Amino acid sequence: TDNFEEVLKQSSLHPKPSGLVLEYGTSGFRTNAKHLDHIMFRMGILAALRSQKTKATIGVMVTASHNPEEDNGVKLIDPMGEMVTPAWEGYATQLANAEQEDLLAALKDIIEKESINVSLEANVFVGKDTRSSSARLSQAVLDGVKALGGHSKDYGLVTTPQLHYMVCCQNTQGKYGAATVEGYYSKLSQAFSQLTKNASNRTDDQKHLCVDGANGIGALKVREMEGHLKNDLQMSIFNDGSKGTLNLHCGADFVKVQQKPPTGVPSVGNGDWGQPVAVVEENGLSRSIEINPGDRCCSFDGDADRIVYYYTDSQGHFHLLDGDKIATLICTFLKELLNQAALDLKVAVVQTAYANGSSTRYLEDVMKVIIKCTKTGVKHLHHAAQEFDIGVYFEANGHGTVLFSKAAEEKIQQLAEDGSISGERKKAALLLQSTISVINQTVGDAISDMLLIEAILAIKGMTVQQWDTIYTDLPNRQLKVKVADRRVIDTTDAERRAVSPAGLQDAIDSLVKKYRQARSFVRPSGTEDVVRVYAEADTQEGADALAHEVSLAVY
Ligand code: NG1
Ligand code: ZN
Repeated sequence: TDNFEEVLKQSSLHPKPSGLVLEYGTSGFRTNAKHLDHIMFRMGILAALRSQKTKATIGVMVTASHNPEEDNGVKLIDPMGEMVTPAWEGYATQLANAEQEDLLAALKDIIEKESINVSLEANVFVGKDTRSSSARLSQAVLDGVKALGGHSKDYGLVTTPQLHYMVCCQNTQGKYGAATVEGYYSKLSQAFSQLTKNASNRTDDQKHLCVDGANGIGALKVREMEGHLKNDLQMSIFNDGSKGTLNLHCGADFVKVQQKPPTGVPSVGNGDWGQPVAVVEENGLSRSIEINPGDRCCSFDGDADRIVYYYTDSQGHFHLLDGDKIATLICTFLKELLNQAALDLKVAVVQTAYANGSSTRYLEDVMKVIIKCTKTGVKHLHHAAQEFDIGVYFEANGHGTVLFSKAAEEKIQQLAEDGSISGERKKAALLLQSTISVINQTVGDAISDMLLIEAILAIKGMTVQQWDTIYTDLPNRQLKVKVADRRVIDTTDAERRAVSPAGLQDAIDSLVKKYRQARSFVRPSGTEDVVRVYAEADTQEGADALAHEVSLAVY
């Protein structure tokens, strides 16, 4: 057809460097931005085909999340706002690696295998993060959609979860909300205000939160949201991109892996104790905000789909509240509400091998919730969480959300609207209803998670320290090891055991035996050319030593 000629013509403007091989990994393609132009163009084409196949709008997000500024990446979003289905990850890899002269054949192969009617309409939503390469790369995506005769809507600068949300809204005819950034802000902020009106006696200090925007898109978007939140939340936003470099010594990944506060955020440990850090205007009055021990801070990652919390105590000790602590807080809150509402809905928590052993034990033994462990990568957790009435899923690094089954949502809705109930039961039902609205169920969302956490702390009248003491983390360490070929490592049991190379698991087992309460595993990263090593033990020295010894066994 004409479209194929157009694809051929346009693709010569986005040529593939011959011999370059890239793979659609844990979260799409990700590498140095200079290698990605042809990938973007081709992903525009693939998104248009996926749209024709599903007869729905597909999303394409240009971002490399927590990776350095010079990297970039792209991921496809399926109709309900979820990650693209595995078979199409395979097509993405095929299309990305076809040499220039084989491109049409590769396309026709996909069309045939999936019996796609290419005369159908195609609709694609495109978004990008703040990287300097993102503008030209997202233009290449738009070119790809157009070459196939598809329609696109360019959302410009948005967080990854915002684009997931838009796709879901569009394909559910607005039932999930309006497919606009404004619609997103108003849905979430209204739900937040419904939740926090149950905690009206909060002081200004309790309402204050320091936000590290990782010098990325999250900072821009949380600032846009600020006005909608009125005085329900008072944020001081740091690393907003006005000075520093994206993800450099800041952001959720840095804080989680380094286990220390980001630069660019005043902290008690950095000698900022008692220093004014911001001035807020309130009802015409200015009030200066100081940093004090125990102040709540959070960090987003580069595309704002992850969040971690932390504080520094008066001894200068840093305390991290990661994805496991977040899952536990949310799970506690939901179970209490379900109890009060007398609703019989099962709550499950989905984790990965990186979940701190203490969190798993607490959730299992004390909370008595169902626990599931999946492979790393949000798509695996999301999928597993869909099996339950309420599935709370979080990676330790702070990526996660809560999924409510359709039946669970209906039960909650019915109870909230039931005129025959009142008192505590009614209140709990209404809180559950607002909880559903504040959550972005399409994917982990730093802004939405932040609002949920802030609301829970407010409603429970809980400080970040009290939250932190729900259980005590086992000391742990994560290391990266560079190897010639990371794919020689094969794992099983949700990546907790290595099956190859031969002897590696035995070596790890005997190292682990030397430490108390110890656990360790290795796996090839899906986003970087490294092998990741994780170890935990009863002391930090033990965890550090074990991680080091295991990393030597990987060579
Ligand atoms: P890899 O590189 O496969 O470990 C990392 C994170 C994942 C996930 C993806 C996508 C860790 C240990 N791994 O994957 O959890 O977030 O990036 O961003 O944090
Ligand atoms: Zn991210």
